[in-house]
Amino acid sequence: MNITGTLFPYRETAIVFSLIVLFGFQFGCSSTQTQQDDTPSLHEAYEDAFLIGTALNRAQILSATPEALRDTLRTDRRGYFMEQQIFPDPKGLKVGLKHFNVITPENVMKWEEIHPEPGVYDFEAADRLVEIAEANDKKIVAHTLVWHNQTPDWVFEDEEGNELSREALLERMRDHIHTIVGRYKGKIMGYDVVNEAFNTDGSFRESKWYNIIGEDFIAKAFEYAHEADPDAQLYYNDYHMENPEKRAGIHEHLEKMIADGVPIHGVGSQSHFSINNMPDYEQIGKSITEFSDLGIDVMITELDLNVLPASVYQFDRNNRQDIYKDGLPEEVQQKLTEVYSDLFEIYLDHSDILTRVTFWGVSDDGSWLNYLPFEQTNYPLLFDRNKDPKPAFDALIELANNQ
Ligand code: 9MR
Repeated sequence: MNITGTLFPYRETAIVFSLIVLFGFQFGCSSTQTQQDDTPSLHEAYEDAFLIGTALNRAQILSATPEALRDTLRTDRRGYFMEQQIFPDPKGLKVGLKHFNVITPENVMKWEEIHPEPGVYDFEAADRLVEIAEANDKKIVAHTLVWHNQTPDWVFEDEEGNELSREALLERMRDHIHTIVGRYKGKIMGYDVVNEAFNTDGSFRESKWYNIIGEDFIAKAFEYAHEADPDAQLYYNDYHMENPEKRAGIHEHLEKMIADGVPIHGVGSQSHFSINNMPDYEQIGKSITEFSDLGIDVMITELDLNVLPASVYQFDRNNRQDIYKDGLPEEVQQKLTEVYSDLFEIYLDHSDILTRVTFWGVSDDGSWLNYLPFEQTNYPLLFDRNKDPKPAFDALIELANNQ
């Protein structure tokens, strides 16, 4: 089934409507804002502690320019399956720009989106992101240069479909990194250079990068990025850093890289948590201090809190229940608020070494947790489906104000 094709008429209508609504809308639209919004800004509340970031999706990034929207409509439909339900999303962009001072592209700079075919780059959305950041005084942390996921198969193959040699794959990696990092030299503060290279037990993930190049694919990626922009901050990013075994494997490898003089400046702990199955809080703190002991920055890079019970994920896909389809029960809302507060207490306790906390999205409607691994209504972020602040947001503001 061609899902994009089926939904396209709806999307076209939505876009035309939104273009009308967007009349006069400019980057961030602070000067054209008509409604009074007294909500305090989250990043301002935390300005003495750490940077507060968010991930922006394609719908939000391209909302800034009706012109870019039209171009996209004409030329490019990739990546819309997940995001098109809220396309475009100027309100999400506006809320994102008010509350966050660092932005990360959720998908538009991943290999399959920015470099879909050999020799073919699509910089449209990434260029817009840079313009938005410049016009609104935001920093960018780009995501991600080397990953096993969202990377087309051709990357690892020659023209006949045979697997590339180590040297050929390194050359391809270097070319990709130089093209992107070179284009945005001086405009992007930092990069998630390598993403998710380790297994839960701390061993190397058997990705194609690892299998073809060997474990120094990580160091090479950092070296290439540094060549292309010596001033960019370069980060290693992964999840389950609270797991001592996984953390030990990553820590050991990063320590080796640092000893070898590899240019690495920080480590990102994704922090996709579930309110019903939180990791040991002590391990969250330990993860921050142990990585910081390496002498590099430590960041929370993809924070969100899944509110669904684990049982939802055990159902057969065809018989599952979308349990919070009609709204979030009050007690779950409260639990979400409590867990966010607990986490930020830990983060604030480490604010001398923690440099950034980035949420993986602006508002509940845009979160990946609504569509992966299957469609389900989730409420993982600080803003609801109307982009209004949730009780968890108020709690975090209060926490900052009480510092
Ligand atoms: O949020 C992203 C979602 O829109 C994509 O469909 C998905 C595909 O892999 O990737 C999501 O972002 C991931 C991030 O890039 C790396 N860490 C895990 C994130 C959530 O899956």
